[in-house]
Amino acid sequence: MNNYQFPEGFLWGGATAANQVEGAYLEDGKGMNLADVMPGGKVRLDVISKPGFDFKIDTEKYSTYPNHEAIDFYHRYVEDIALFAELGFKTYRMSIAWSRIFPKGDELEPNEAGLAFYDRVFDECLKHGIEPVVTISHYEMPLYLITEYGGWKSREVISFFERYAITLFNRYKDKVKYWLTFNEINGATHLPIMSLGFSPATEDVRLQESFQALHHQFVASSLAVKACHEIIPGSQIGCMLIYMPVYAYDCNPQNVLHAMKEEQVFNYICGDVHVRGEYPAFSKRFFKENNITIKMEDGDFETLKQYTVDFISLSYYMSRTEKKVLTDDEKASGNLIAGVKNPHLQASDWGWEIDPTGLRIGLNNLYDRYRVPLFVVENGLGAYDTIEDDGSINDDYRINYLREHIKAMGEAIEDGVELMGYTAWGCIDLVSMSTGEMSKRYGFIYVDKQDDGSGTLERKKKKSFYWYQNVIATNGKEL
Ligand code: BGP
Repeated sequence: MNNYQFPEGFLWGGATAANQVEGAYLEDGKGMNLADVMPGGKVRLDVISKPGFDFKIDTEKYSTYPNHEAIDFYHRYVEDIALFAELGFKTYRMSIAWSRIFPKGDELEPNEAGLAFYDRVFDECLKHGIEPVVTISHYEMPLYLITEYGGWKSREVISFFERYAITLFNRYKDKVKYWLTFNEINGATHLPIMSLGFSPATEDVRLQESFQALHHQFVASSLAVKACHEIIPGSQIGCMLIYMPVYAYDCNPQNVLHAMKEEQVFNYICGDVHVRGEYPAFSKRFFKENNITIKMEDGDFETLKQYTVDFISLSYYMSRTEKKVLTDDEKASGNLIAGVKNPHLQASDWGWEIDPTGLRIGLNNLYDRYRVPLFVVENGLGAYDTIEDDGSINDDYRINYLREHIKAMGEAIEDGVELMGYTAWGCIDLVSMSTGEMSKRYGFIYVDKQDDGSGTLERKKKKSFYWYQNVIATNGKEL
């Protein structure tokens, strides 16, 4: 027993995203989406993060991409949700595949079969007393909006997104109370292809084009907030940030200033627009120095100001350490963006630095600045798992990682932070976003699927399953 005081009704659970679990990528009228044509394999992030990346729609190549079958949640959701219920989940964070609902994206009428699938998923959750938390757009959009409109570069996409969001709110108003707009929206300028659906032609225009497209997402997000509150009384809708507190490498004031600016630009531009309803003061100079001019339309300011989010949700995997001038071998690996290696931290097999204290620091930073409830909707350790001869999977490394991060949340709550919940990422093994592979596993539930696509898809409980079950049952008192 510990002394942490997780609030009554704390939303313990797990998280996934449609394109990483569902499979059935062309079933029941679903259109092709961005994730369906992303290159798989280890070079994936390296390739697509380069300006000028042009994904060829090459049937031969994309036919083997792992997310096309993924873990076949589309057909196995009953079994999977029953396992989540056995874990004691109070909540399940999932996303809806936009192209199941609007296969091309610009249609006037939605695809009924797509809508019906999520009805079945939500009903299954509710049957077990699991509250769904739904991300409206998690690194995917209908491919047609990319090829025909240029993704979020086009202002027209705002109205398509609005129609999509309104369709969801109307359909699921009695089933879903918690909504998130865009997954890790602040990662967009670093990896525009994933979040914004286009790749800037050159590095010179990356920031200009990405911030313009991001502005369109901000407006779209505000319109979704407006519609959500109007259509679903009592609903709560949040933004979703990839949050990494930024540390200065040392106390050299130049490094401290550099770290401060990185924190401002990476974390606070998106946070401020969503919560305060305005671009922060420092953005003016940042935009000027980087030749960024954001074209706004009449009414944008008012829309952003009026329809702000109810809470901030965040993913937390690591902190980031920054130094003004660094050499190549000082660089760390990271989720979308990386700074310099932190000599005080150990890293995962993929080089992601493990820093539970950073979560406490980050939650304090965000709560101090915004004073809205926070919700940790992603956190976890990607690791290789081994099945022992007796069939068990003893993932103590995962348990240790999660335990330390949950303790950090307990400390943050004690610090005064208002925390709504915690959904561990990849609660069931799924296709990794950055590698496109299965072997980077996060789950409490093992899925027999390998990187080459082989495997029975059988589900198996890991040691962490029983550990997390007890954490939830004791509301974090036993870790
Ligand atoms: C986040 C994404 C997720 C997820 C996670 C882990 O940035 O929102 O979709 O995949 O990172 O990343 P990876 O799968 O690369 O280990």
